[in-house]
Amino acid sequence: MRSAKRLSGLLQQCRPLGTQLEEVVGLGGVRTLITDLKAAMAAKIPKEQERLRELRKECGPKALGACTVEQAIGGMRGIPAMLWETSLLDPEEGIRFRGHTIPELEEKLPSAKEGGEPIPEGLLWLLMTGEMPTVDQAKAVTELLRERSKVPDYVFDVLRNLHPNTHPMTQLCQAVLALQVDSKFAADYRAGIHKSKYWEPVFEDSINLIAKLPTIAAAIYRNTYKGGKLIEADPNLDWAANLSHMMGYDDEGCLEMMRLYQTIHADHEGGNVSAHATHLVGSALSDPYLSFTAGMTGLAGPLHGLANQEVLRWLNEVRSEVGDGVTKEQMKEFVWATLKSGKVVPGFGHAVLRKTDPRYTCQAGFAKRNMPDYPLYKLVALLYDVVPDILTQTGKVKNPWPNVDAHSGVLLQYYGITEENFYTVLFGVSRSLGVLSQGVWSRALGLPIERPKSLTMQAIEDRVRAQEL
Ligand code: CMX
Repeated sequence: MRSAKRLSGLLQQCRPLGTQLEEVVGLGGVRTLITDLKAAMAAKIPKEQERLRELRKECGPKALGACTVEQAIGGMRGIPAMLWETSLLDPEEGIRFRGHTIPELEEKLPSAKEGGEPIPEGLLWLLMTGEMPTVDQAKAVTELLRERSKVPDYVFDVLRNLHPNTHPMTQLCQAVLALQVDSKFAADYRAGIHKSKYWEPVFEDSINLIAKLPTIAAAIYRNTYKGGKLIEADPNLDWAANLSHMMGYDDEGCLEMMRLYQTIHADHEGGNVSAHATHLVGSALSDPYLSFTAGMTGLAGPLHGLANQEVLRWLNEVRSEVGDGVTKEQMKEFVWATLKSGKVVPGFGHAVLRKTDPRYTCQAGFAKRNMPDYPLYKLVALLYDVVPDILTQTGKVKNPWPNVDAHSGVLLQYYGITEENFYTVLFGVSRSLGVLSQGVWSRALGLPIERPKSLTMQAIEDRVRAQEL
């Protein structure tokens, strides 16, 4: 229970940030109505720091689980060895963002229009503060991001001077690295900032980067596929809708799709490659530009985010070999041929999930509402009928069900965004919301540099032998 003294302490901490404060004290404690995201964070952080101190003191020596030889060799599957606050993945149920499932987010997050799709700015508030935002709070984030969205010319120069065949994900990484020169955290660190204040410049860098990513992504798209003619942001549009607009897609359905897409790809707990890479590099106190780039180089792998590009390529192969009216039998043959040629079926399987990914279900729902007769939607629905059974028959695939990447390409294709090599950039823009929010918390909580123990095969053999004696 928070005491009155504690509450007034929290309010004092926010005041210097120049925010108009309104607090409601209810049964559950404080529900903040502050619309300044940084002030809301400042109000939350001391309590969470105290909670972590207590956890360490009371439970430090308790075991969370053992690590087997198989886990050490097999990509550390299932070893609970990381603190990640913004989301948690249940193998059966799927992801929860700060405790909320995807259907709950669709229902509770503010939207741009009555009954519309959630806006990612609301999700950013939720991920950062742990509280479901009010409409005003989400709007304030839209404003905050708009104010900081201007991308310096030197970033466009970097993009223009890259080899024309540079993959869009490589372009994204180069552009983010070009922005690193402006890192406030790097500058403050050089100037000797006290470690208790790290989170503040990390917050500033993270917001600056998130604000600029739609313009950067749209520039990559326009440079690569539309002859380099860039489109200005529309000051009346929100963050995700502006991304669609700057890419050249103003259809209302496409704006709504982009809001949903950018919301659901944001976070998937801490162990996936993009989140873990961002976290690991950030733990060395590399600033958010450097650590996010590490995450993006990981997202660019075909077993991770690039799978959404691979799904489209694979579907196009099906269509060019068999045509649009593919039958179930033809599809089965195609899936078996893929497996026999030593390839994976992209968009299916998962390292942690053991059921259909709710992000897949959410996108399938959007497709059913907005494009029920679209042939590609029907093709992906057919895959759902065919692939899980075949993957199960292989006897080795732990999760035969579709993941997020199996469906996203269908939505993009429908609205005319047909260049599949670009798809992972859209995933990456969204992923910034989760991994950078966690990055702020990692510094606020004072998490140390990551340094797990590695072993040689000889050392593993010796340890196992010693146990057997
Ligand atoms: N098609 C064919 N084989 C698959 C498969 C698939 N979709 N999914 C898993 N397998 C295979 C694995 O390659 C592995 O084979 P080997 O033992 O021969 O190496 C075996 O089944 C066991 O793998 P697993 O424990 O079920 O899965 P992993 O945790 O090793 O891998 C993942 C997870 C996602 C990399 C894998 O399912 C895969 O490659 N899927 C296709 C690519 C994809 O869709 N990736 C996107 C995932 C979501 C995301 O991160 O964005």
